Amino acid sequence: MSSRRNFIKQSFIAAAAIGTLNSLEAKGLTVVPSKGKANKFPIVISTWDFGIAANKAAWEVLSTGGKALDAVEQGVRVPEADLKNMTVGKGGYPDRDGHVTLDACIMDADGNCGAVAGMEKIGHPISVARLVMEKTPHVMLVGEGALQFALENGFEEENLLTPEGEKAWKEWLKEKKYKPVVNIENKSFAAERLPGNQYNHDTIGMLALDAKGNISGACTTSGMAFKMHGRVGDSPIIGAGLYVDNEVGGATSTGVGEEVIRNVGSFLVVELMRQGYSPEDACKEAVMRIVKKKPAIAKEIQVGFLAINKKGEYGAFALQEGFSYAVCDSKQQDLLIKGKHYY
Ligand code: SD4
Repeated sequence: MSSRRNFIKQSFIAAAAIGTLNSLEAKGLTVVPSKGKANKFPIVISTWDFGIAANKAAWEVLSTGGKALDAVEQGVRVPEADLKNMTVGKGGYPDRDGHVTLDACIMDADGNCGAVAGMEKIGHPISVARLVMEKTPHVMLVGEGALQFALENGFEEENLLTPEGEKAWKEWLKEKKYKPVVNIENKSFAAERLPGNQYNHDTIGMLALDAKGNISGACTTSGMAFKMHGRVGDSPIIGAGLYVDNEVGGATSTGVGEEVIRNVGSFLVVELMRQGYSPEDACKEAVMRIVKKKPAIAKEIQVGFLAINKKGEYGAFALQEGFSYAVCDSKQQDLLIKGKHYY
């Protein structure tokens, strides 16, 4: 079948499915997902190898009938608390001035969302982001204001710069060259290709579909190591680093955030799924926007997208080889998948 015909067919199927749901809801009926073969949930997926441990914590919530929102918050708190993880939460590498600044956002099935950016001294930015969503009329708090809000809500100030982080920063200061390295998130890939590398960027993006078929997502990071003080990437920006539309699916991203923001990446992936694209094809198309607009830059950097649709089908696509993501459902709790890639 030609790709155009295929596209039209997929769009028709997607439109018909959404139309059915809408008409049932319009009649005042609660739409409960059928137990048919197509429904593969609960399920949780997340970026990079460390997603396995994070998914396990999310699974404890999902497998006992818990909500996707609670699952993603609990899940990403695992890498946030991991001192060996040099770019999420406590232990994250600092910016070029030696400050560890954290970014995070969360979005639920009702379209509610919250975010913090450039927040210092609080090790679990995802939980602050959730409170921004639940307790304020705003979506995002940044810097000092985010810290103030966290402290007012019982979070404790702590030193996020570990001795390892400080050592790496001092090493970096010798040359002061800001150059994000592709796939440093993937420890085995990095160890093989980049021995002793000091440049680091990781992010965990997580998407969960709970037993009721509701989707939520979370994304948390310390951003690009040795970034300019005040720099914010895609990760805390709704639509860029994360987007959820409970009618369609959810998406999250990892890699060089500037390119994701320029293309409103995660929103784009969800909208493509709305048009009938599979999660993997939607992620691929979003990656191709970056390639088309900036072919020279695209060769040098990593950007990866991860997505899930309402049926629990998932997929990913990255610019470069080496992107991995973890999947956890009732069949397997520690599946790690090598993401497809363009270069
Ligand atoms: C950022 N997207 O701050 C994040 C970094 C990241 O894998 O995802 N690294 O731009």
